[in-house]
Amino acid sequence: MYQPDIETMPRDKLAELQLARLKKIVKHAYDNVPHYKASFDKIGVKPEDLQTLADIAKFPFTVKTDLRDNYPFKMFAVPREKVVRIHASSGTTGKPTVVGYTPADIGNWADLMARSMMGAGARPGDVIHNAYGYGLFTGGLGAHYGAERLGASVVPMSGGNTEKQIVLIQDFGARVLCATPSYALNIAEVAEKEGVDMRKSSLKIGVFGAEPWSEQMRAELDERLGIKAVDIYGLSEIMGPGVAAECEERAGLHGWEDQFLFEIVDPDTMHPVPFGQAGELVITTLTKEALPMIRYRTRDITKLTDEKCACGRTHLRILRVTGRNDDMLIIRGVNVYPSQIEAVMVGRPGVSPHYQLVVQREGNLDTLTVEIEAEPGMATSQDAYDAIGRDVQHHIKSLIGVSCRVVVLSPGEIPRSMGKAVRVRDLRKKAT
Ligand code: DLL
Repeated sequence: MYQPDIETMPRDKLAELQLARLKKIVKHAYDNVPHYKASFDKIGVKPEDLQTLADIAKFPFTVKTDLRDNYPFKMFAVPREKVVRIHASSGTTGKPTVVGYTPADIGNWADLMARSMMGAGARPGDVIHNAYGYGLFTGGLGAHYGAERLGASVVPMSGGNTEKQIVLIQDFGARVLCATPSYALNIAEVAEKEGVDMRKSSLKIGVFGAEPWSEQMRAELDERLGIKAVDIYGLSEIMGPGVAAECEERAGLHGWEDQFLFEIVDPDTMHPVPFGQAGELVITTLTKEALPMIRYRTRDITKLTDEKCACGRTHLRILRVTGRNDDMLIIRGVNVYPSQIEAVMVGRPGVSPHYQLVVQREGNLDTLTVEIEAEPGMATSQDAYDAIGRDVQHHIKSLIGVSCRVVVLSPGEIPRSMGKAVRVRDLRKKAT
């Protein structure tokens, strides 16, 4: 294990460490970021009001628009000159969200990514092929620094140029692939088309994240790439990849509690809920110098568990993030997450794992069309396509409870992603 003393720290010791760090970070935020001073003062709470971990519930939440309103650098708690790295995420509307790191922040991030990769099974000396996008997105450089910190040889490939990725994975003997799950699938597919059997390659581990994916997609990736696919979670506002990561047990993502405080809140009441109950994940950073985040609302829906993990790590586990508050489609009263549709569809006979959901409004009703792709090599008659469509439609209705139209397209017709996949085309927004 990379940091065994921290990773297996008894939970009471971990809580002591968290409280000491939390007291400091709340004060750091209040003293150095006008936004926090204003938001704490508004509800009459002071850093000294934090005496126990549960006291965090007295403090206000931070949301994405707070970062936008303080664009670009006004959420920084240190002078801009002390910031050695800036990342940003574009989002769909308005100004990008800008995040910054001091040298210590970058060091902690590299440690956590190295710890996460080691937990996934990577080892010093491995060749790590990094297909996360480099640039303002935190995936590329986050995985890169972690792989170097681990003592691996990192191949800074970034996304795209899939044929070349396949050649280099084989020629350089990569043991670990870092990518979004949708891009990993794209790599598998292009390799198959070229007659390359990735299951015979050196690749053994996939460190996949940055978007929701299902257990069914994991089984598909394991099988087609001949690897063990492991989930990794993170978000730029909190750090980037490596906020939480699965170990080889693949039974939920260890949230690194020496660096972050995790809460789940009921999205309606905004009150914290106990372990085991689903809700929105809220994270407070415990050590970030440049951009301390107090109770950041991730919008990600999940559950936490502090049950012992077979690996021996004591840090809590975040169950697979199945979707976001804002990803959720409500189709005639039924809540639907894209990853639920994925779980139904992936692995069905004749269906490839690529899909898109199209939402439209007809009159006052929202309608859902699921575009799927036939598997290459199967019969292409209209009858065969119709039969696949009916089968998928039936399973979506019976397992998720939503009626939809299913359109079966020919192999290759659904656009492939180089990074995060676009799963939903919401045509309602254009109409208004
Ligand atoms: O996606 C950081 C990252 C890079 C994570 C590489 C893992 C690997 P953002 O672009 O800020 O940062 O997007 C963060 O992506 O709030 C989730 O909604 C989603 N997300 C990230 N990882 C997972 C995952 C990066 N493993 C947003 N499962 C988050 C489900 C994920 N959703």
